Amino acid sequence: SAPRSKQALISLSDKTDLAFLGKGLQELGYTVVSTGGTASALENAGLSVTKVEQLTCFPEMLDGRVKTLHPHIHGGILARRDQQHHMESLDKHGIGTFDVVVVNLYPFYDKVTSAADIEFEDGIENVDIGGPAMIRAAAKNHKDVLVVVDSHDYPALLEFLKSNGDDQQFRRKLAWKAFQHVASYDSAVSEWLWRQTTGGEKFPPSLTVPLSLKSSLRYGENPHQKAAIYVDKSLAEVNGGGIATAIQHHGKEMSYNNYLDADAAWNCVSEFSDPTCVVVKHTNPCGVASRGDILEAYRLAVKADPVSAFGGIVAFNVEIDEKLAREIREFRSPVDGETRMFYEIVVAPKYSKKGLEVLRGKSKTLRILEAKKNEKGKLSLRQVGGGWLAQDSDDLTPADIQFNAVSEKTPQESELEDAKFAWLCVKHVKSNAIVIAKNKCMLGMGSGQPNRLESLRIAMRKSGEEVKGAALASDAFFPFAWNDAVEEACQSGIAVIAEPGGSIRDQDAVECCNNYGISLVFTNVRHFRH
Ligand code: 93A
Repeated sequence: SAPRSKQALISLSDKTDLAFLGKGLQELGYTVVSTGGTASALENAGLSVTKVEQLTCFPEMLDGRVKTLHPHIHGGILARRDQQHHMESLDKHGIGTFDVVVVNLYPFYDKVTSAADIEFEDGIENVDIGGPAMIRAAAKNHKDVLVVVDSHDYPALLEFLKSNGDDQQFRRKLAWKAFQHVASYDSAVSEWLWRQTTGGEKFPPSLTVPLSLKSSLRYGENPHQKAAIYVDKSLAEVNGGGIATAIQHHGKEMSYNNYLDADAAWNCVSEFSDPTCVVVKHTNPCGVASRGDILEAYRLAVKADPVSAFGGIVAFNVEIDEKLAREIREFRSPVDGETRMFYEIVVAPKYSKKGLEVLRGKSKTLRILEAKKNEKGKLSLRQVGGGWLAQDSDDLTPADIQFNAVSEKTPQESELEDAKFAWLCVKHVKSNAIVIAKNKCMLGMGSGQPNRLESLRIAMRKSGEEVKGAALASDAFFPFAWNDAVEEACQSGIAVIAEPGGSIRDQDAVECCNNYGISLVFTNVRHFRH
């Protein structure tokens, strides 16, 4: 068949680095064919371009709904170069081939999530049809057509074309990425439609989350497990929220466990409105303190359990300035008063320039993360063998909850405040969870024990003498009172116990507290964290 000119098809909504790409292709002898907006942008950059309409001899029609859906385009992408009758068919109809297809899709996410109330019709118009068709066609025929959907791949594409290489792996990788792009796009559309048709019901019919690979991790929980982190694009592109998209300013590469722990610390500290420091170890907060003076909050949070805090994750809900950074850098372990505290990660919403500089000096490895708040009301997913569990995230805070005194004694204002503080902490501790707190400071916690009594004993032991007059929060009700957790708590000198209630032996708990003269409050809300 006749010799063909080298042609590249470019149709982009996101025109980042378009001029760079167009120029590179032109220098390599490619004729660039483009849709309206893309063609204008290329011309404005001083490049010559053939409009799709010139090729198809058909105008863009139906307000742009039909631009590239034409045999002149799709024939040129899909024809098998190794099939003579395919090529003869192209010749017969005067259709040229495309060797390169560069497309990204209408910004559907941005459109349906940016404006508070985007019209349904507007959403629909932002569903790209022609774009995915070209991407899918090119990806199917990747053996002969290079398909690019990400501007980060432009340099590699140009290099590849320059070297005249024939690396099928490169082509397959681009095809994989192309289908990934289209698949996450389609799941976003379907999720949006689901929300429109069910009046905001939470769970999409399929649990497809539009994920994009952020990076491969060195390994998973253990060195023999491969691992990676993916970003949920529907969240990240809108709010930039959560630990997955945190900016790392310094330190060793984040590991799988680092992400888990940093997430726990960030989730917990983000709940407090007063300046607060949270120390996390193995996903459990082991020190929490709120203070007007964040330096004091930091020291108290570490002091709650200095042995555990060593090697932990420290999170703040306020900016880390120079003073705080110095304190984090220099603070010595309350255990021996000598060893400087060592941490894996520091997380905060902001750093002053000086603060960052000082923290960088703490150690080469210290990971310094800047994170944005997670959005509330999101789906929480976990995997089980053969499937997934989905639920709303646990967004309730003490402000949403009634703390009802059920004992003869009612808690004083300050005791109630302590109970609420302990409650907010206990929500983030693995069940069975007990937190003891006083004066906006965690004194001790017990987590993850298979029975509540054991968690309580651990929390009391950590609190030491300070337990007297403190508040105790339990993530779920006490199944037994006498000769069990409630009575041991009463005997320790606790001032108030906060628990959900709901046990058939609730009355035992009330009588036990009355007997010892301490306050018992029921919340009716449970915070299991399994
Ligand atoms: O409206 S479409 O679904 N129908 C089409 O035939 C079509 N062809 C390309 N959307 C279509 N496109 C999309 O237009 C591309 O996916 C790209 O995102 C956008 C580029 O348009 P322009 O070059 O006019 O800015």
